[in-house]
Amino acid sequence: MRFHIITIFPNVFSGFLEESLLKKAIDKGLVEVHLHNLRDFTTDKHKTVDDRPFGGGPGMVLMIEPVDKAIQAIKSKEKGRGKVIMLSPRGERFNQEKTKELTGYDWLILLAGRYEGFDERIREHLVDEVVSIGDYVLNGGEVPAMVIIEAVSRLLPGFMSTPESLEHESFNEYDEKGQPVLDYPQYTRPANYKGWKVPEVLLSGDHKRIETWRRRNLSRVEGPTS
Ligand code: 6GU
Repeated sequence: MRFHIITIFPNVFSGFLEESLLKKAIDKGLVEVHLHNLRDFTTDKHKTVDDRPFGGGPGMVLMIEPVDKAIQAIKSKEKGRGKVIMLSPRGERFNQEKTKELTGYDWLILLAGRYEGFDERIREHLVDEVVSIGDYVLNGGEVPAMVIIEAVSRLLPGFMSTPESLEHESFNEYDEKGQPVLDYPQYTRPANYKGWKVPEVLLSGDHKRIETWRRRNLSRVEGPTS
């Protein structure tokens, strides 16, 4: 999977790409992340990427021309199945279903904006879809781009050292009411820390009782009750 990020803050991604499982996936060639600085696609001396909104009002708007040039430059070198995604709080909510769908592409362009917004013609003519990661406003699409890279990459075959852990994980299963079935709570040593004890059943070695306890304690975000 090749991720192309269009951003004016490429440095924001450095720590994220250089640690842990994502770094391993990049080293293995399973994932590629290409950072494209939007300012490299400007034509003026000041490398301007934003301008004042027509009709007036506060803030600045991301201009269409550098975005168009960046997208066309990336597309001209790409092959296979791909998609252009604009990151905006006005987009469709990102979730595990969407994550799975995106694993089916060879490449993705993630357009991370800043400022008050994008020139609307970018959405109308240049992107395939608009995605939001939740109902709150961030300064830009860089963190959402990292969210999408991480969520999609970890589903790619070969990313996880123990792929079994993907099978029963939260949001992979839904109950009869369509609610996501979450993980059961987990504990590790010590069995007693400052008097805070691990549920006795988990220490019992009785796999039937353990399984029953785990089933009863699914979907509890705040932890077990018994
Ligand atoms: Cl994708 N962008 C911004 N700027 N804010 C957001 C978002 C995206 N998703 C939630 N809030």
